[in-house]
Amino acid sequence: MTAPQIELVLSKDLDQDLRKIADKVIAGERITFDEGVILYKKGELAFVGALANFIRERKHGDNTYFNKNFHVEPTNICVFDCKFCAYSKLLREKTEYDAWELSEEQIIEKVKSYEGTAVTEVHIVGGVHPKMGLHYFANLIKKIKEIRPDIHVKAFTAVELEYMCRKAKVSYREGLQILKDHGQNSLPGGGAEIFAEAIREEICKDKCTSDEWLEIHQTAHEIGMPSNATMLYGHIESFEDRVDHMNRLRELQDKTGGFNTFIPLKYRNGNNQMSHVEEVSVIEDLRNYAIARIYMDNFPHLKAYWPMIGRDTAQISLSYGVNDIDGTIDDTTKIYSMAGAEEQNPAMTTEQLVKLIKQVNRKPLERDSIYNIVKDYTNEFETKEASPY
Ligand code: V47
Ligand code: SF4
Repeated sequence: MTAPQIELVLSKDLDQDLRKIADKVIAGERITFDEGVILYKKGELAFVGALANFIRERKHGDNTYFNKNFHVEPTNICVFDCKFCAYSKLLREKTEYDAWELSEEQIIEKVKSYEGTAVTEVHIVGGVHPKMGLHYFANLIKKIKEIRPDIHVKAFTAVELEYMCRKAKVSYREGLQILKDHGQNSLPGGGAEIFAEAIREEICKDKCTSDEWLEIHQTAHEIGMPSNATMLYGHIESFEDRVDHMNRLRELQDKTGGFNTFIPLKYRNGNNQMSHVEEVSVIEDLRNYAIARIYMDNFPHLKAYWPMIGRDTAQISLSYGVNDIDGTIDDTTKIYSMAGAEEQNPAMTTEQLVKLIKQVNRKPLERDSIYNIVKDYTNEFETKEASPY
C-alpha cells in the first residue's frame, strides 16, 4: 500500500517545503527543527499520514505490538499541583473521586491476584506522596519480585524519582541503582509534559524541571535501565514547543539509545484546573502521531495509549505511524477516566485487542517490556473483515 500512497501525495501540486521534507523522509534522512514546525503548520493529515505510514512500514512492516500488563497506583495523594491533573488530591477541593493510599499489604495482595495469569509487566505509578519514599518503594519492589520473579517492573516517573532521591538525600544515580538492585527494570515515560520552560511554568511549575527529567532518564539509561518518553500535547503549547520537546528527546536518544517508545498523550480537560482549555480534534491527534513518527527517527516505537484516546482512534492511529498499543490492561488506572476520557473502565481482553489490530490488516504481536516477541496472534481470533488500510 505504501508506494501508491506516497505517489498520490507527491503527485499533488506540493508546497516546496513539504516536497523537500518528503524527499528527505523517503531517502531516510533526518528532518530539522524548522522542518518539524513546517509539518505542524502546513502538513495536511493525508500528507503527514502517508509519510508516517511509509516510515512505520519501513521500520516494522505490519507488526503491531502490545503487552499484557497491569497498573498499580499506590496513591493519588500528591505534593505537587499540576494544573492539568484531575487525579491528584491534596490541595484540591473534593470531587467525586476521593484520595486513596494503598498499604503495602494491599499492593502485595493486588500483585498476588495476578498469580497464574499471563501478565508480563506491572506498571507502578502514582501521586508523589510525602511518606512513600525511596527505601519504602525499593523494598516493595523486592517483595513483588519475590512473588513474581518473572515480572518486569516498570515504575516511577522522573517526577516521583526526583522527589524520592531529594528526600533520601541521594544522587539520581545512587537512587536509581538502589531501585535497580531491588528489582526495578525500567522507567515509564510520564512527567515529561512539555519541556518548554515557559509552558511548564504555567501548567506544572512546582515539579521536576525539564533538565531534571532528561537527566534522570539519561542516568537510568547509563546504568542499564531503559525507559519511555511522553509528551502532553493539545493544551496551551505551540507547535514550536512540541517540536522543541521532541528535539530534546531525540538529542538524548542520540546519546544513549535508551528509549524504547514515544507516547504522545492527548490533553483531556475533565475535572482539572485547566478545564476551560478546549481539547484538540481527532485530526490533530492523528497529525501529531504522524509528525512524531517522522521527527523521532531514532525512537524504535510509537505508542498509542488507548485508554486516553479511545479504541477507535487507537485503531486508526495504526495507519498514522503508530506500531505499539498499550495494552491489554484491566481497569487499574484512573488517570484518564478522572480527566474525562471516554474509557471509564479501560479494560480490553486479548481477543478484543487482537481483533482491533487485525481489522485494519496489521499483524498482532504480543511483546515483553523490551520488545521481544512473546506470541504471534496472526492465526488466532478470526475477524469478520479485514479492510484495506
Ligand atoms: O505524566 C495527567 C498525563 C501521565 C492528564 O511509559 C494527562 O508506558 C492527559 O505517562 N490529560 C502519566 N494526560 C501516564 C503516563 C503513561 C501512560 C501509559 C504508558 C506509559 C508508559 C506512561 O499522564 C502524566 C501526564 O502527562 N496526564 N493528566 C490529562 N488531564
Ligand atoms: Fe502529582 Fe503527577 Fe498529578 Fe502532577 S500529574 S499533580 S505530579 S499526580
